[in-house]
Amino acid sequence: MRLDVITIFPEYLEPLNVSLVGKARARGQLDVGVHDLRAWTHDRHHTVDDTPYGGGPGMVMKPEPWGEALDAVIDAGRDAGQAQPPVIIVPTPSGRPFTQEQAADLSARPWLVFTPARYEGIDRRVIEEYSARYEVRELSIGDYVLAGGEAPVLVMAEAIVRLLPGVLGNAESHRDDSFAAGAMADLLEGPVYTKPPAWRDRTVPGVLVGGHHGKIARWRRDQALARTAAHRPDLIRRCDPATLDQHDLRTLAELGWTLTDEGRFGRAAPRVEE
Ligand code: 6GU
Repeated sequence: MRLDVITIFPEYLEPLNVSLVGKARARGQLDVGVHDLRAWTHDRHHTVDDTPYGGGPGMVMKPEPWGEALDAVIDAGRDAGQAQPPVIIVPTPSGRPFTQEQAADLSARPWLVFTPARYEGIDRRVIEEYSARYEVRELSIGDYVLAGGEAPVLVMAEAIVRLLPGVLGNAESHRDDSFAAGAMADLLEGPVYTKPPAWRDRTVPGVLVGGHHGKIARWRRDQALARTAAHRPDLIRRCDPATLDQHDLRTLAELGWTLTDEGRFGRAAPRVEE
């Protein structure tokens, strides 16, 4: 896979040299190019922003540097051997949600070009222009506002790169990630423990040291259900009951969740004692 990032803060992307993403690069599983947008400005001050048409607060990123930068980075990637066109990813709080599903889909693409913006964003014509020639995805990493798209690029790159074949040591290790499709689909992961068996008088739950694999799997599933119900009740409401077994239904009922007439889970009104 090849990742290119065009930014006015190349040093913000230094973490791409470290840890999982850095190791994937060192092993040759990933090529990364970080490019300074100001290299494609032609005035003395290397201007990348200007005031918004129509008025209003803040500044807007000018289209010309982005156009020249994207053309140059895409040409260079092609010259470096990319046979298929890139997917262009525009981080923005007004984008579609970046989810595990997006991460999995993007991890199957050979070439991604990220365009993190500062200020109020990029002149709309840039997105229109490149959408006519390439696949462009405007993506948000959550319901909060950051000062720029660089941190979201780090977030998305890590979520995508860890899914590349051979990047995680153990191919099984993302099978039951929270939000991975499959048996634990849409349930959060429960607690984990390691040695020592007792620490500051706190012991590891007995079932985990008992060696009974069926009981361990069931306990973990119940913990995942309880954690999801507590932290993400929206995931329980959205859950398809057909993906759950009888024991799951009993566990959820004990947590106060029952099936509604529409075949979805709802929170039973708490019983009021006389
Ligand atoms: Cl992708 N960019 C910015 N600036 N803020 C965000 C975001 C992106 N996603 C959530 N908040």
